[in-house]
Amino acid sequence: MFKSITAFALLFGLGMTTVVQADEWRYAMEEGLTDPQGMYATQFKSYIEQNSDHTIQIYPVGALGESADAMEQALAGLIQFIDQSPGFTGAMIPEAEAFLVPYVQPTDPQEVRRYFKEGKAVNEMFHEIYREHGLELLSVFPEGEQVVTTMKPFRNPDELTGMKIRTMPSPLLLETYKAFGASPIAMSWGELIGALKTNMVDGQENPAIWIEAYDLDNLAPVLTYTGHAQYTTAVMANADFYDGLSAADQKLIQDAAAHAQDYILDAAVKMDEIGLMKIRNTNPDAVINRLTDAERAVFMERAKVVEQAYIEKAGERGRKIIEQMKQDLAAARK
Ligand code: 6CS
Repeated sequence: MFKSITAFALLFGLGMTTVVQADEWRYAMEEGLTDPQGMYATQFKSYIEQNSDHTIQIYPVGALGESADAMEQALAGLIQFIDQSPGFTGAMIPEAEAFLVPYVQPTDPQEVRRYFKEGKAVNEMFHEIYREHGLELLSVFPEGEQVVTTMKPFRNPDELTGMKIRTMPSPLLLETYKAFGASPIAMSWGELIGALKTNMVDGQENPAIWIEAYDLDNLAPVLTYTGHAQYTTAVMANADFYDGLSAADQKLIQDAAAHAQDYILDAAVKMDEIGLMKIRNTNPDAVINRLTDAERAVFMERAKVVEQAYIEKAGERGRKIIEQMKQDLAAARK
C-alpha cells in the first residue's frame, strides 16, 4: 500500500507539482582547464552540478573558435556562459577597457585580492554596462600582473621604440603601447605563437602563469615587470537566457559564481609567484627585469594620455570608474 502511494505520488503528485527540469548549459572560455579561467569554470560547474540537476559543458579555448567567435555565439544564445577578458570585450564595450588603463590596479598579490574582493569599481560599476550589451556579468577576477616579454631588454620608452608588441585586440591597448614608445600590433591569441616564431612581432604582454604555461618565455626571453596592469577577466551569462530562468536557478548561478570567485581569488594570490618560479627553474636564458620606481614613473607619465583617451571614449561613466578604481587602489594598499 505504502509503496503504491509513493509510486503514485512520484508519478502524478510530485511529478506534476514540482517539475524539475535538468538543462545542459554551455560555457565557453579563452583558456584551458588547468589555466585560471579553467579553474574558475571547473568550480562553477561543480557547484551547479552538486546543487541542481543541471549540467555544464565547458568549451576550452579553440573548441568554438577564437574569443570573438565564442562571444558571437554567446550573444546569439547558443552558449549560456562565457569567460571573455576586457582585452577582447573592450572593442564592443568601451567602458570595460577601464581594466586596461595603466597604473590604476595593484600588483602586490594581497592588494590585488582586496581590490577585487572589496573594490566598488569592480563589484558595483560594470553590471549595468554589460547588461546594455545583453550580458549578465557574474564575476571579474585577476590572473596576475601583466609582464612584457621581449627579445631585447628595455627600461624606458626610448628602448621600446621600434619594438613590435602584440596586444589583444583592444583599441586602448594599442594606445597604451604607442604611448609607451612601442609599435603595437593587435592580434588574437591563436596567431601570437606563430607571430613570435616568425619575428612578425618582437614581444607581447601576459601574466607569468600564462607565459610559463604556453612557453612564451622561450620565444621572447626578457621579462619586464612594468607594474602597469593586472590581467583581468570576466564571466558572463547571456542576459535573455538568465532572465528566462526561475528565481531559484538565478540564485543558483549567482551562488555558483560567488563560490568560484572566492576560490579563484584565493588561488590568484599565488599565481605570479608560481609562474615566475617555474620560469626560473626551467628557462636558464630568461632575464627578469623589474623596473625601479623611477623607471616606472616615466611610464606612468606616458600613461596619462591613455587614461584621457579612455575617458574620452567611455564618457562621464568612464571618468567615474577610473576615479573609483584609484580610490579602491588606495584602499587596497592600506
Ligand atoms: O593573450 C591572450 O590573448 C590570452 N591571455 C590570457 C592570460 N588568457 C586568454 C587570452 O586569450
